[in-house]
Amino acid sequence: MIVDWEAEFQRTIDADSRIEPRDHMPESYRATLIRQIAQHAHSEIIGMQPEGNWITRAPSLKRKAILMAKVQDEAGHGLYLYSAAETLGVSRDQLIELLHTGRQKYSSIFNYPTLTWADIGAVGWLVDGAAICNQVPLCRCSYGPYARGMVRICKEESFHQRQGFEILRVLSAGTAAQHAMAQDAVDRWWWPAIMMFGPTDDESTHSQQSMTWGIKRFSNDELRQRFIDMTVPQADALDLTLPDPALRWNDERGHYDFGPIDWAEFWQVVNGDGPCNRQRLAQRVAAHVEGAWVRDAATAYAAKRADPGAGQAGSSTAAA
Ligand code: FAQ
Repeated sequence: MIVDWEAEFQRTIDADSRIEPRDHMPESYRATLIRQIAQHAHSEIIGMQPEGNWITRAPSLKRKAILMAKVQDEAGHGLYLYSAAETLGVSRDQLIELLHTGRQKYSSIFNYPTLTWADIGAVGWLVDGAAICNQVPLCRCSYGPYARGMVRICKEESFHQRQGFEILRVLSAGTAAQHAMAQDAVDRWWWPAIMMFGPTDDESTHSQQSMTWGIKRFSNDELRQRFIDMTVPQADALDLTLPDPALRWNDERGHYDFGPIDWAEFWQVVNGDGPCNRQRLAQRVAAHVEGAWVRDAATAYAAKRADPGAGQAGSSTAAA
């Protein structure tokens, strides 16, 4: 029987069912998913740097342990996402090469520096908060492995967001200097967090097609608005001010209005010229090079387990 796989693909999308790795899919659907999932994976991995920077300087043993667990979670997210991308027929080595040579992107947000301890609070509250808004709908993405991976990732991100909120709550209610430190961090992270959602809908290259395919469920602007609406009352609860004088509730729209976004800054950062782009990529490449011996050892160990007889003469010589 000849199956019209294009019609089958469309039926699956229309029925809001999941496309699985062995299903036929249009090449452009596959390429879009590889691009988005890889960019997402790279973001999680590069995203460890701004926070990892504070593990040794976190203000107590408890804060160090929490931050270390969070950074480890981000590594785990990166690995699930690389695995999801691999189901589309691309290898992890290829994806890492594309990141290291600047041919694939990672989120703009991780090109900003974490200057004080309060930045760790702001990253958790705002960056993880924005990530949750963007990623909860991805749990219903039309591609099965990505959708399933996102379920666990979102649960962990929601814990991350609360720990960031809690860091800022303690600082905000602390001494005047601590409150000022929390406010300064929010002043620096608010606009970059708003930019994480990507360009406006009329400037977004991929949104329309990705929404037709059920990869994205909401547009960049819809998700940005949802994040702003959710965050303004939280800022009030923290007794911190969001750095946008135009922020006010609009009864007619049923949403907060907000001021203009500096898109020139966004594109500058996306195109490689933000405050930390070069440093982030150089550190990632160096970590990869320095980790080569671990990968070699793991590969040799796996080969040995798969075929315990191989190389026995060599190992008995070594043992002697
Ligand atoms: N940064 O047509 P669109 C996290 C690019 S994970 C850099 O609208 P699309 C967890 C875009 O790639 C954060 N580039 O694109 C964490 C495209 O360029 P291309 C990452 C951006 O894909 C927390 C061009 O602009 N999350 O935070 C950005 O439909 C704390 C046109 O844009 C994800 O990746 C940007 N912000 O929508 C970790 C979620 N925005 O590829 C550690 C999954 C846009 O044609 C610590 N991804 N571009 O050369 C998505 O939802 C989407 O890919 C969007 C972009 C919404 C990011």
